[in-house]
Amino acid sequence: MGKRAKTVRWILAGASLAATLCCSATTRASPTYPGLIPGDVKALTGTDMPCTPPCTLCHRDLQGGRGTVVQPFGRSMIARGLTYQDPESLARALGELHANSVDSDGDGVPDITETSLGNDPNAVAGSSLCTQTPAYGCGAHVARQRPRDLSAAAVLGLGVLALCLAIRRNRGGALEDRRTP
Ligand SMILES: [Ca+2]
Ligand SMILES: [Ca+2]
Repeated sequence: MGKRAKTVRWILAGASLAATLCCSATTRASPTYPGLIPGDVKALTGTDMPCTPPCTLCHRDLQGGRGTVVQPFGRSMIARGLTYQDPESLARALGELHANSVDSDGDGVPDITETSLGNDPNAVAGSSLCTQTPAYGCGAHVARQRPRDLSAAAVLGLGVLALCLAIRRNRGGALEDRRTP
């Protein structure tokens, strides 16, 4: 294998490793809370939720966002340790609600029981959680997608730049070899 081929091979391997590490790190940090809740609730109750809950399970509206957790269920979750961008805190808080049979709307049915059945744990009248379209983003999903895209693009750009420099350097070396008697 020639010197140039070896250099190219090392650069490509390095760029690939960097991209893998970079993207896997940001993927771990990119949960969507509404999408995680059915799995967590099923782990607690054994029941498949009939839908993915909307952001209004915890937030003021379907846009979600930080500082907008105003629903009784959301407040109960925060009181039990739910934090921003932390799926483990989500599972832990749901577990505590379940273990303590917390009933945030006071209708006599515990939050997790209502949620597992697709009923609204914020409404005494027992309205459904499944009538609103889930809007991902209330768990900061939108804010976290951008850095992943940027970091992947940056890694790709650096890989291409390094490749161009290596080829240029090798060409320079080959030219010098030809000039040298
Ligand atoms: Ca209730
Ligand atoms: Ca209810």
